[in-house]
Amino acid sequence: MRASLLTASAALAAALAACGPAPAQPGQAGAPVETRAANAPEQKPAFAGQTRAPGLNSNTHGQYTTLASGLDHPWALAFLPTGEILVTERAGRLRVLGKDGKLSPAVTGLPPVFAEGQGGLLGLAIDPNYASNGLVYWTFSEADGSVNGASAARGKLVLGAQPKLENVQVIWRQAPKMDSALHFGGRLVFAPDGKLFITTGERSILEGRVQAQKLDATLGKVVRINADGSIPSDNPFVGQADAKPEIWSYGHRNLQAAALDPSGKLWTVEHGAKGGDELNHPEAGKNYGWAAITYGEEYSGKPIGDGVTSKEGMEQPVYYWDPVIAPSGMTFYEASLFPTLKGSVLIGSLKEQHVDRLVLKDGKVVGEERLFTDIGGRVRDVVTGPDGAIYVVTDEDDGKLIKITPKG
Ligand SMILES: [Ca+2]
Repeated sequence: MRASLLTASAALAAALAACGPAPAQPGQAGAPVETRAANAPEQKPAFAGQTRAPGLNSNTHGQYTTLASGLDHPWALAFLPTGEILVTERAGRLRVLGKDGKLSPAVTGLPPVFAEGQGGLLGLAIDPNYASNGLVYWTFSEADGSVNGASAARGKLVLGAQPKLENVQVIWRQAPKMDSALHFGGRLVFAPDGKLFITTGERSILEGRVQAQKLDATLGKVVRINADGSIPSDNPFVGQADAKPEIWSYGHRNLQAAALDPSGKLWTVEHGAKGGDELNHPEAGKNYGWAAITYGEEYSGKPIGDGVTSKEGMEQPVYYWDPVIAPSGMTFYEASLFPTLKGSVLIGSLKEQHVDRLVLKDGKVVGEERLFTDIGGRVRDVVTGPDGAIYVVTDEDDGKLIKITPKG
């Protein structure tokens, strides 16, 4: 009996060794967390660690507290400095979770949204001077006759039993508008200098896709504006003929995650097609490649464009996923409540329903972990709370706002 057990365990060890590195043990690096085959296995990363970084195991387990449920496809959450939490629902409602834990009725005063497909009420940002001006910002898809596009607006929030927005202004509109219900981008991030970054999408349809490489269109771009919608004079294409002056970076597909690192630099994550989700840190005036270069392939299985992954003058992603995780929402976790996560990037995964953790060193990804894999929903946004807890919303018919604290 003992001999046969030993033989069996030896055979198991040999089988594991034949499969490559073992999964990461707590505190150790191990095999990459992605075990599925790539959609485009013939594509090779441009540098070591650009995909399938070593797997990490921080032995983190989440205690989930549902702060609100019954939300209709919530898309973004943001903390007011006064402690309330704002949540967008894609269908067009903005809600306030009060300090008493009660969810408000829909905030009044928002302009109408084009709530079809991926469109609706999307991202949120709070003015750095909210305490004095009460301003909040949001992105949404907006119809214009038979076409539509992404827009950004701001207004003064007045809290109360029936919260409302006053002095609402649309501060930015995407151009050109198109007939599509897909790829609106939609994250908003204030930089430390008070400039506002807006991430966009290229509307998915082929006539939109080609616009990602064009500077006279704001499809497939990161946009940078002043908080009132005016154009910063130091934007990279200001004064260039036939270029939209609000463009910060171009050649993007559909950016639904954006956050600042501790030094204040912008990072984004964008959706790829079948394979090809990307992490980038967009810099002024640079071209991030879509759809001239990309990893992954068309949903049909055909190559995208010429099927090439690099070209002179186009930036490589810092990291890519093939197969995709369908990323949305990100935060640089710098709090102390989860000590083992401090210094990590946390990214929501819609498709795989977890929070993806990346560890960066010298601008490169050196490890990846899938956290909170039992959260039970498509993770649409991830935010570090002022208390150090991790807050997510799940993009579901019965969407939830969940507070995650360490378990045990
Ligand atoms: Ca790219």
